[in-house]
Amino acid sequence: MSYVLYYSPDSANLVVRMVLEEMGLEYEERPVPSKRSDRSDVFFQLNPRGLLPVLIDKQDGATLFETGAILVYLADKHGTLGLGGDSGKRRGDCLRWIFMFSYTLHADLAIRFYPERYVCAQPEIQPLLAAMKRRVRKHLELIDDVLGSHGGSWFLEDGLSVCDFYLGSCVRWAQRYPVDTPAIEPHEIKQMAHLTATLTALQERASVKHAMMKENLGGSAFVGVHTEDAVARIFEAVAEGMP
Ligand SMILES: N[C@@H](CCC(=O)N[C@@H](CS)C(=O)NCC(=O)O)C(=O)O
Repeated sequence: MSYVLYYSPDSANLVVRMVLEEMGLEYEERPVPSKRSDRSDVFFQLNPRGLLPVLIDKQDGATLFETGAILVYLADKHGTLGLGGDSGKRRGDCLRWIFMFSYTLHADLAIRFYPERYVCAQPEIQPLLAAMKRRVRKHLELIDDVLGSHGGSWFLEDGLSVCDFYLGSCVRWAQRYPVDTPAIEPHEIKQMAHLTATLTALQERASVKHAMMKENLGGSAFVGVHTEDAVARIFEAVAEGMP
């Protein structure tokens, strides 16, 4: 197998796994503790920030981190899902949205997941969480409008791409984390008709279902997600000494 995927269930590795599955690529998997402070020095040598996902391409000797970079690498190398042999327009569309998802949507979600890393004092946390919640909602409304404007089935006008998997995963995490105050509620997602239609179709793909199964995740991936098991997973992690 030429790839090695480091993972913790329902972390950012989920989107990479979906794409590996969609491309039909074989990969080994290596579990990593869910919390960065529990991760080994060996893992920090792979990604000096100690974050998931990490993907190793054994064939070409590349060690990759940053979700967006991994998706671009895979799509470029395998000539599918938005890059590689695609036309200038599709390639440009794919790149601009992957960067938007990575540096804006996913980045704002990360602030909600780890607000203490972004403030100097505790009282700053609540206003920051509220601001990020508003921003996430606005990003998703914009994305819903983009989908509505071209009327296609997938996020890029001319077919399925890595963007769909990244978008779907961000929408999933926005509804599930942080467990007590998620960025957006499932009923709010259902109000975004175009986004809901795309993600409902996406979650029926075998690649998404396999990826969910391999990370031991129940329920739907993106629309109608279970939020209760997110709470249960945290309790399990606490019980295992990984709060
Ligand atoms: N910008 C990074 C963000 C990666 C990230 O935040 N990873 C999370 C998992 S979703 C992580 O490893 N968190 C563990 C921690 O911070 O304790 C990327 O897109 O890869």
